[in-house]
Amino acid sequence: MSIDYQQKIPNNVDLAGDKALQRALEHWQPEFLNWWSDMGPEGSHKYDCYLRTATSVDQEGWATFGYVKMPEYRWGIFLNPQVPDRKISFGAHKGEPVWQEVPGEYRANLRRIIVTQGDTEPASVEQQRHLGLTAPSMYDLRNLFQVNVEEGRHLWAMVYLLHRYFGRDGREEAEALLERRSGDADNPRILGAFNERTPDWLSFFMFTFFTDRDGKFQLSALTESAFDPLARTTQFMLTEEGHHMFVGRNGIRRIVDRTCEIMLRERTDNPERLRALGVIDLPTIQRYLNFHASVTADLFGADLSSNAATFYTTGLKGRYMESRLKDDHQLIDQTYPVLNASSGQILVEQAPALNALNERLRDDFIKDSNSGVAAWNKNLEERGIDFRFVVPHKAFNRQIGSLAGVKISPEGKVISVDTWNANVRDWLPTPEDRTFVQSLMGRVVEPGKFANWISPPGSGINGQPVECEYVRFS
Ligand code: BYC
Repeated sequence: MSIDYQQKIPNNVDLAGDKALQRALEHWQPEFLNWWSDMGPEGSHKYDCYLRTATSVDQEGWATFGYVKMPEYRWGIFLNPQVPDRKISFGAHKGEPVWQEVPGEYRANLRRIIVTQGDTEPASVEQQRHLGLTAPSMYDLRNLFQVNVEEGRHLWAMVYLLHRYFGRDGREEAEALLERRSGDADNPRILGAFNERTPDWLSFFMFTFFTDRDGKFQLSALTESAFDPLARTTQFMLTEEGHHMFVGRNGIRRIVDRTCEIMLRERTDNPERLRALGVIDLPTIQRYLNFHASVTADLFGADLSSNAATFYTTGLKGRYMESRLKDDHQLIDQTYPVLNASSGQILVEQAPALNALNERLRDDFIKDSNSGVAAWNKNLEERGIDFRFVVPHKAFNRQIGSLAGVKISPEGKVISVDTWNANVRDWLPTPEDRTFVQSLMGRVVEPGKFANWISPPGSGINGQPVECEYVRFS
């Protein structure tokens, strides 16, 4: 399905055929641009950036690259094509045709899911707003901007659904998505991790590694939805999400690579010496990893959730790879293991599988995170360095669910508050760590040059050389 770029709002949903909807979205568009101007990447509005833009939703043809000023980026509405005769694949309505409109009885829950998803998109742009000022290279600056414009488009994706299918309250929710602010005491973003700061590039790469991976799993669960327009729009969003995780995976790999190079050259693993040489020691990277993995684990919600059970039973949100799973797709009388911390131990208990769906998705996410981290470890092994990165136990540092507030070590041992306090500086970034990492953040934007603490990437973007002028400042 090709995208109509002649329209004020590029789209492949025949917006011109629904004048009222078109008017409503054209009214929201300048509000979005005002938000971008206030909260989008700082100081970037006049830059020409080498960015990809969707021109069709086909596998091959959707990404075209060219220079564009970000406020002129063609944000639009792109849905994957409708699959003829698609049937609901799970829950109480399994086997029935998917819905093209919102069933009245599920309206409130669907709206809640779409709003929660939509809220994360502008939140991440706000969190990353200042990072361009300390980019370690022009290549990285361009990648940051690519991530930011695509999160902006993901907001458009959810706002379209709100406007098109939820009438007046959908329009009000779309306004509110531009009003909440990441970290604001009075009007914060909905989910915890999206109110944390992303103050430096180590945090940014960890965020894109872990938190964008939450995006991958949540969006995958929504691609299964019985509400077909949600399934089709999240399918297309997933295509874009892949690049964001690539930015995180490779960003950390390059930081580790540079640290290893200096460790081997200087024959030291002493953090203070390495810091003095201007690279990030591996234990500090592990502490950042612990922080982002645990904050992101919370994004999957409570381990036992009646909301999750309802979303599934009513067909709104499936499991990861639902259609590949071999069971009844209704989870009647099935159980799933969840953790419970009592009498000083973590116990595994069998819970009704329907109520444990958040936990299941979290487990899928952790498996995927582990395989990403294994690639960094392979690099360490190949270089003959003993250190290994570890994704902390899923009960570590949790603020949501039954493990919230229980003190648990990264290895998964229940510990006392005193033991926690005695060790937390080894487990989570300390103020000194953050100050040190911050001290490395200077702007390097000469084409082909890289900050001292990070290696260059193996190749450039879209076949361009690494030293390409990805961002033209004037
Ligand atoms: N922070 O029953 P529960 C992405 C609340 S990332 C604060 O477990 P549920 C992206 C919850 O609202 C993917 N509050 O909730 C990545 C509830 O409150 P009420 C985003 C939280 O609904 C990078 C109460 O606790 N997409 O795309 O089962 C860059 C009980 O919880 C949190 C989605 O999340 C939290 N972390 O599960 C850009 C998909 N967790 O009702 C983008 C849509 C829970 O008692 N969202 N609470 O007042 C959902 O499917 C669900 O809302 C959640 C939560 C899985 C998030």
